[in-house]
Amino acid sequence: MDCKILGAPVQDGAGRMGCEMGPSALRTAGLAGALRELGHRVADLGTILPATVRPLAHGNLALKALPEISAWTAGIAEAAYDVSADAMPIFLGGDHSISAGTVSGLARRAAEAGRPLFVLWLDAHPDFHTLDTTASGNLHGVPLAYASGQPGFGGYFPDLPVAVDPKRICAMGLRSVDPAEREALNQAGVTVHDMRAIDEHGIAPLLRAFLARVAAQDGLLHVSLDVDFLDPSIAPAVGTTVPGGATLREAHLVMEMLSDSGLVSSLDLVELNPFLDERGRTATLMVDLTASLMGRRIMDRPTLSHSGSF
Ligand code: Z70
Ligand code: MN
Ligand code: MN
Ligand code: MN
Repeated sequence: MDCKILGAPVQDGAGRMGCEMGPSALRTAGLAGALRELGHRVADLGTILPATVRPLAHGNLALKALPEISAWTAGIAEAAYDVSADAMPIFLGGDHSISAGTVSGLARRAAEAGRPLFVLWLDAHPDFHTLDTTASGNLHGVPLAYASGQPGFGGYFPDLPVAVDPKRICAMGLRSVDPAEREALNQAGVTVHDMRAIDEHGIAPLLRAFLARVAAQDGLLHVSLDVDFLDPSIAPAVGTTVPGGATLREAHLVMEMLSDSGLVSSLDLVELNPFLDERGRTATLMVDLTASLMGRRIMDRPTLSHSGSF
């Protein structure tokens, strides 16, 4: 594979500082080298720049850094569109607001290629607030709503060239969902596999069912991996720790199945806050998970397949 790494050092979308250092920590943990060891060609394109910041006033006075995040979204969307023409981009956040840009840019690219874009959102949170419903005002809580064309972003965030069809989104690992998000997710028809579903069915059959849908429609698949998908005991470097997250083994299994599928066309690594890390262990884990996604294996053999319906 031709991998292109792009840093998006955004932190204004999270409630606290530190995610700006995320790209540096992921590079320091050896991301490029790990991918090259797996036989991929890797180019690190450096750091994405935001568009020009312009003043924006919104009725929701809780909103934080709206002009800044809007400018970042424009810059990141443009970069995502450009880079995805001929390579697999890996976006290094930065808080999760970067995905407003990555997903919208990738959706524009996919539409031009005549392929449906699917999104796998691996996160404790759905990040499905609109500018009107967010109570915290932290804009890392809105990117999936924006990119899937939910209302209220017009005039504030960049005009969305192409929305991702909510029915092509699968959110896995959720365990912190606000009431307005729950309502909107149901309304929009997003596939949600919360922690309870993962406990009840196991993560593999849920993921397998989604991957089968992507394959059946010859889709492109964007994976957005929030550090807080993982249990805080193995991934402490996050601002919002929510107990009960994915285990090390579940997370690697997800990545290995994604790798086997051959469907993944782009990746976000987000919400890493190196200021909160313990000697780089979370950054290293994110690199290891990316390696599993890109082909690293324990043994060179596939596991037996199972067919079920979810
Ligand atoms: C909550 C809010 C959030 C990430 C926290 C949390 C949002 N729904 N997203 N961490 N990645 O404040 O809107
Ligand atoms: Mn361009
Ligand atoms: Mn998130
Ligand atoms: Mn989250």
